[in-house]
Amino acid sequence: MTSSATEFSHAITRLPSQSVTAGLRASDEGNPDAAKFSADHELYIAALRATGAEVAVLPALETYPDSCFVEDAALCLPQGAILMRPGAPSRLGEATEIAPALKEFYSDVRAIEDGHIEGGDILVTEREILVGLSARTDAAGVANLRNLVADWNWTVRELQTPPDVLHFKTDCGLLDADTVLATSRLAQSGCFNGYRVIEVADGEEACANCVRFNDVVLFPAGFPKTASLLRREGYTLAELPNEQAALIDGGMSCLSLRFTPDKK
Ligand code: CIR
Repeated sequence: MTSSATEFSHAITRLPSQSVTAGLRASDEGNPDAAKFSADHELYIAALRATGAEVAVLPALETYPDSCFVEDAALCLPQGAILMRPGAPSRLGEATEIAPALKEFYSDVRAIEDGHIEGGDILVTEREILVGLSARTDAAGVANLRNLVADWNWTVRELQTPPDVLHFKTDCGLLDADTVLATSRLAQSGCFNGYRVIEVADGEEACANCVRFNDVVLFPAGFPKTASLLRREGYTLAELPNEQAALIDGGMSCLSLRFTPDKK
């Protein structure tokens, strides 16, 4: 089934900085290795390109250790792009940094000006935009987003990111127009009623953050039970190393913005 929420011609990524070793994290299990992080990032870009996408690779920003996680700085929709207002103070400036790249592809680029909201808390499906309130995303940010997308005919549904979970999409990813991969704790909240939900295997919660990009699901390596389940369901997986990004709470979706430009 084709879906505007899973089929894209372009992606934007940003090279990891050397300062990625100082990336934010909820619990410290050691710093990522910058060289290994870069090697993993190259594989991620190659996987995007293998789907046929044109991938813009922006230069590293040393002043922003988390800036390779471009998803948090903007939201890309078919009608235009929205600059986010990250709730992490050290990440606030990343929205301004990504603006020029978005303006190359979109004629309509808007900006959140009230409250805070990070792209990792937003799941766009074909029919609606789901946003989880979290330590990074507040009600004022969600209300501002709702206003900004109203004339594009999007409905925004405000939900709750589970406690102690960084982002809403830490716990879920869209697999196709009607299907979501989710952790049991998020699925049980009922927020995906009306969708088909596939739950990750017990103990494999960290693979819920996957990305469907054209015919492929970008999926973190090391979660064999859920990977087999998804293959049995007919999905094609590109399994990618994610250990370095995981040390600073990053996953598959955070590393790209996925879209089809409105400028030709
Ligand atoms: C942060 O805490 O902001 C980064 N270390 C990780 C961001 C991950 N982004 C995402 O899940 N969308």
